[in-house]
Amino acid sequence: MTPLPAPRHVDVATASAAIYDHGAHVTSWVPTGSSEVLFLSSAAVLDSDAAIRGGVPICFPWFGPGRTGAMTPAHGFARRSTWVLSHVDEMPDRVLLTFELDARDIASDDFTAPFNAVYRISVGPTLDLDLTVTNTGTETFSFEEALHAYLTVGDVEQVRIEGLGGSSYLDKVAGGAERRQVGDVEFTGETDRIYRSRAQVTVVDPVLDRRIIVTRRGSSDVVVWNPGRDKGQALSDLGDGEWRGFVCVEGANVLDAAVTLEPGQLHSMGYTLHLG
Ligand code: TA6
Repeated sequence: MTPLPAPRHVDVATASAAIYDHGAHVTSWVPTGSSEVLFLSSAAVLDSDAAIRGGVPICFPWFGPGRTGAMTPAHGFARRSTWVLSHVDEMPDRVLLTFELDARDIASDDFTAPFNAVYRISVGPTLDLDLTVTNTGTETFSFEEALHAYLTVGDVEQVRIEGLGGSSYLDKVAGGAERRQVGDVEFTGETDRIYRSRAQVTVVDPVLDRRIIVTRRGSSDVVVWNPGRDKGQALSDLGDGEWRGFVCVEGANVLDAAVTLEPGQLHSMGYTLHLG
């Protein structure tokens, strides 16, 4: 248990951001003239052994308990690992930070394949995230991945998500039942769904009077999660009543959409936020 060093702060004319090397975890993105877009729990555990509750955790190389249902730690090791900052590129209206994680720095019984992961965080009037995984070994492997973004909202029970109507989804609250979305997504209790969709989605927030637009590249799933009141109160690293203040809209490749890489192959998944 080692307390995390302070995050890196990025300030450009168009935006500011905060990023921990632990998990290459973006915990804040504020476009100039706007308020915070990402949610960070007031009770988040900022410790080298923990996963940060909020921001954009990187779930890799498995999602939740993985496809076996028994992989630990939950959502893979990437969000609990120290990534190495390899480049900083400063441009007039944005800053690009490149982080890397290499299999040689990881000890995991559940995933032993040699890989290199590169995560590019571009901070500006949009927040652009790009995770590229390369198979550096001699055998084919598969992995799951998600950029598990926590988005700040005024009141989750008043927001709606546009863009998923007509998509099929797996409803984890209903034991994995297959369903089809009718109209916009609204939140009336615990919500934990894996949508099969490549569409742009928009979080429409009447309380904060804004629209958060999520576009993606290279991911065929969108995970939508809010724990609701009871599960929210039970999360020890979530502040009292804070379950109302976020919704997770995640770009993902999970379960049947897991990515398979031949030796030498790479795969990229991109996730962009902007305010409309
Ligand atoms: O992305 C949704 C989800 O997989 C939920 O099932 C819920 O458990 C959430 O992630 C948070 O997981 P965590 O391990 O961060 O508590």
